[in-house]
Formats: sequence, C-alpha cells, structure tokens
Amino acid sequence: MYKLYSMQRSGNSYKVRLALAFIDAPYRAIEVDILRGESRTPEFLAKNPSGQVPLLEIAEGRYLAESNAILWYVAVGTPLAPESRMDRAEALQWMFFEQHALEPNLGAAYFWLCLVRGGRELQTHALDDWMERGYAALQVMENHLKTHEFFAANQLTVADIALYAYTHVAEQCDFDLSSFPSVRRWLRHVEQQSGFVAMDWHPTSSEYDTIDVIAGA
Ligand SMILES: N[C@@H](CCC(=O)N[C@@H](CS)C(=O)NCC(=O)O)C(=O)O
Repeated sequence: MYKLYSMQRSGNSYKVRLALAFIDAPYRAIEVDILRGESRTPEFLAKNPSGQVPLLEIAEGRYLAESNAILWYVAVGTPLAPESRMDRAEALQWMFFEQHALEPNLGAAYFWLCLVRGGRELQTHALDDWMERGYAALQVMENHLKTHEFFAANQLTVADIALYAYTHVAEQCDFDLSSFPSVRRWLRHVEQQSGFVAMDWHPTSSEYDTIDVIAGA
C-alpha cells in the first residue's frame, strides 16, 4: 500500500489524494504541517531533499516527489492516463503549463492569502504579479475549454487533476472567475466525475489507515 506524505490544505498534495480517490487506490496518509516546518526536519529531508509535500512512498524506502510525477506514477494503466502517444504528450503539455504558469501564481496567492496569517501584508509587493500572471494562465485555460470538455484526450486525465487543484480555490484567493465561464463549467464537470473527493476529504474508512502526525508515523 502506498504511503502518502501530504498536507490537507496543500493543493499539490490534494492532486494526489484526488487521483488516488478517482482510481480507488488504498493508501496510508501522513499529515505533514509545512507551516510548522515538518517538511524541513532532517528525517523528512532524508526522504525528500526538496523538503516538500506531496511525497509518495511506493515501497519501503522508495520515494517519489513532485505532484505531477506522482500523478503519472499512480495513473499509469488506469483511465486517468491517456493511451496514445499524442494524448499523453498533450496531458504532459498541460501539466508542465500547470507547474510554470498556474501553480506559481494561484498556488502562491492561495498559500499566502489563505494559509498564512498576515500573509497578505507580507506579500503586498508580489500580489499584483501573481494576479496578472494568474489571470493570464486562466485565460489560456478558458480559451482551450471553450472548445474542449477536458484538457487532453477528450476525457478526465491527470492533466485535469493537476489543473483543478489550484483553480478550484482561485476565488478564495482574490481571483474572480466570473469572466471565465468555460473554466467554471469544467470545474463543475470534474466535481461530477465518479470518485471525486473534495480537498478537505481524507481517508479514514476502515480500508484506509487513519492520518498520523509525521512525528508519530
Ligand atoms: N513542484 C512541487 C511543489 C511542491 C510544493 O510547493 N509543496 C509545498 C506545499 S503545496 C511545500 O511542501 N512547501 C513546504 C516548503 O517548501 O517548505 C510539486 O508539484 O509537488
């Protein structure tokens, strides 16, 4: 069974929980509070030198970092990973887009405005840039979704999961989605897919282990 080091309110961690829910894969979740420095302890850095979540332990001592790499790992052989060469490349195209255009802006705004007390005051100098570049990324997504139901392969894939994670919290961190109707339609469409779980969901049913605090894991 996978062991997933993640933080409940981290969008990058949510991507992995969402993918595992869509494919109904059991796993043990270990909560890591990055705000308390739990991803920067010597023990955690030995597992992931980047000091970040999510981190998936695939087998004893075998770790995989980077949310989108983890998405590919868990999705291979399931409907979330497209089969054809071109569909795969298009899914990857959107996942790279997510990491360079969306996450650095919406993810940063979400972190500082929603998770860090006083974050808005600490980051006033950066906020305008995040908003401008974040809106530019949302416009690219809007343009694609005007004529496509999903991002790649005409079906729900890991590309949608990667992009959903921070887009669905955009309005919590000052982004106004009213002029992005196709993005809003796509968000609702992802939420209607069988197996969808919300960001605050965590695995606690008997087939899963309960969440541990990293110190006790
Ligand atoms: N590119 C990485 C980014 C991961 C990332 O930024 N993780 C944040 C939480 S969303 C984190 O662990 N931050 C703690 C830190 O950097 O100390 C991914 O997609 O997994």
